[in-house]
Amino acid sequence: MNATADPALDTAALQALWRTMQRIRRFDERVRELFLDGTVKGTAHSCVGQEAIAAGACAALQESDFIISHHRGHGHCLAKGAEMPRMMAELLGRIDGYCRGLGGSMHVADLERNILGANGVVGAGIGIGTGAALAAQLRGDGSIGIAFFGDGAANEGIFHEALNLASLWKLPIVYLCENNQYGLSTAMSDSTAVDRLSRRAAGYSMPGLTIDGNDVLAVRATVAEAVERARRGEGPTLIEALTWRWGEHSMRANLPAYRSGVQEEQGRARDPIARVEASLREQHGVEDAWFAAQRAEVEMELAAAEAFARASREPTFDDLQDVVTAPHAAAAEAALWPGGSDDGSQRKLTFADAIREAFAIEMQRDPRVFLIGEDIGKIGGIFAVTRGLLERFGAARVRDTPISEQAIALAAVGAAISGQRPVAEVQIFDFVTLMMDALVNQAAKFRFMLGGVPTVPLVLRGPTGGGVRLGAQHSQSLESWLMHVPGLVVLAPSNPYDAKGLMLAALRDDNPVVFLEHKLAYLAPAAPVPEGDYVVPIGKAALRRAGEHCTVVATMTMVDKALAAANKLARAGISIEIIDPRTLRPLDLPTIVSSVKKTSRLVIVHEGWKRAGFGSEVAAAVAEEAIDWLDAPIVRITSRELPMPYNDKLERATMPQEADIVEAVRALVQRDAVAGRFE
Ligand SMILES: Cc1ncc(C[n+]2csc(CCOP(=O)(O)OP(=O)(O)O)c2C)c(N)n1
Ligand SMILES: [Mg+2]
Repeated sequence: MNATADPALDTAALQALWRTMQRIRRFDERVRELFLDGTVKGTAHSCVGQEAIAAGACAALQESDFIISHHRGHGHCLAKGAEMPRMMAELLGRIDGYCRGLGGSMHVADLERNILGANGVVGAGIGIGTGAALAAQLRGDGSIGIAFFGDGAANEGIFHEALNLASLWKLPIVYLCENNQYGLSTAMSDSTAVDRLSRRAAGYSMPGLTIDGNDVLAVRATVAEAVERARRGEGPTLIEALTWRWGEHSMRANLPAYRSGVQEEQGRARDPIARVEASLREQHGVEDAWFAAQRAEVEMELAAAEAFARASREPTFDDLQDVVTAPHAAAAEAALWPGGSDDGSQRKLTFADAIREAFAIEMQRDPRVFLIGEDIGKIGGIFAVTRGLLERFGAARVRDTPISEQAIALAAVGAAISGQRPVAEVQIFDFVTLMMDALVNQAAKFRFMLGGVPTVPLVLRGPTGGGVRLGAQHSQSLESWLMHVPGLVVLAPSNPYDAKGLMLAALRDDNPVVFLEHKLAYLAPAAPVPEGDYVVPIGKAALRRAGEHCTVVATMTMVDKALAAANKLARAGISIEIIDPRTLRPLDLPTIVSSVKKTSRLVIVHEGWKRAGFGSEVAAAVAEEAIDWLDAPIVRITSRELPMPYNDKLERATMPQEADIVEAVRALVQRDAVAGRFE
């Protein structure tokens, strides 16, 4: 089908498509001028030459359908109904922009119109869109979506993971590849082993079609069919729309020639707007006057958008309240803390049972909560944390996935920004390396990049740490990487009581929460856990034992080791005060600092490595706030700087033990005793 041969399309509809394309083209042409004169900063990616794909595809959608875009996304937003003034204001970095000037060209979004945003990471939208489609399927409201991406993105791993997942679950999504034949400077023929990307659909059991992406009617008709298939619940379609970008990869790019003049000429000769214009004139009798009037209107709209943008003020730090992290829900902790007061009459649960109980309470209370991960359903996860939940809540809400960490994590982001509350399991925390884009570039920044408005309520949880002889790739403590990132919450419970209460807090929090479950905690004896609903507040440390001679800040299983060390030290007349931060980010620094001011000594014990570890942060922060109160150097007790050895004696010796704490505290206190400062 092509633009000159579709008698079914009425004149008004074709005129609307022409107008959308003209608006897109003029917008990007003007943005380029504004970039060249320094008004638009950074960079932006023009979609001039590719307008038919955005216009044709969005014409096949309803308002409630979503789109997710990539770095070359202005056209997608405009075609889906975004307002030009707010887009222009965003590109000028102004407060009235879609992202309040915090996102820029690569992050424009309008969630009210189900425009889930452009993205600066190639391929990310494919995964996030898959999650948004999962959310649509879970809601069951008949909405569907399109993920736009480039030919270059089709070589990212997420393309393969996401298409497999979407086909498996029959998710309502259309994967629309704008094949402009280049990824930055690299031709598809130099980067891609197939000649047609649509062939890859066969590998994922979905229809794959290659169409002329410069023929707006072909795009519209093909996408409409794929949309209907998705709406019928038959699953995704991959469409490869062939096109050509006019000009450079980005407005900033100033690259040596990599495309020939002939190619450029041939590409431009397939101008999608000129083709529709010819059809309107020749088949529909539309005359000059209509085009002239439309062009004038578009120019007026553009000028008004620019004036609006220029008149809008720039954001200041005063505008940035709560833009990175949504406020944590106020939470009241149950009065019960079992430590020391266990008279044997209280109900006891293991760490895993306690977490499972939190899931059961919240899944019962909030239908938006669902679980996703490898082997979490039928067998309940390899550490049995989710055992029994599939039977109770069903396969839609307890979802066994393929082994696709990137897709799991990005789908969780997509579902979270679409109103669901996903809980993703990382089977062993070491594999978070495969999820880092989802966590660091997407989940942690989505709220900020979109001006501090949306929420990203997801939990990523799983077993961390060593001690069970799983070797160097299954035993790491990588929490300091995650603590480093503004926008993430990092929780690290040390006992079943906190595990349940913190998990309930995590499930109700509107931020991406990383929830660390130490493998040795799974193996620890059951401990008292109250029945019913209670929440341990995020960002509040627990005082595990009061003492006067030294503060010991310990995380996760190190808390038990510190408690055991405290008993030994007490026999030598040394009393330590043990603080369990429970939340690693945001850290409850006031509790730690006030304890250090009381004891004048600080030992930090955690299982990760020393360099740039959790302890480094605590030591630096305490030094900043309370160095004058310290009577001795701060000591960090950590694992040795080794990957975890398999041999169990070596493994134990690599991890901090009770004796290390006893020795370190004793040395600190004795050092001061020699100097006459220890009472
Ligand atoms: C993960 C990642 N790798 C590299 C880049 C840098 N980069 C931005 S756009 C781009 C080319 C993408 O090509 P394609 O997907 O075909 O989209 P097009 O630019 O052609 O529209 C590259 C390499 C990036 N932003 N993200
Ligand atoms: Mg490309």
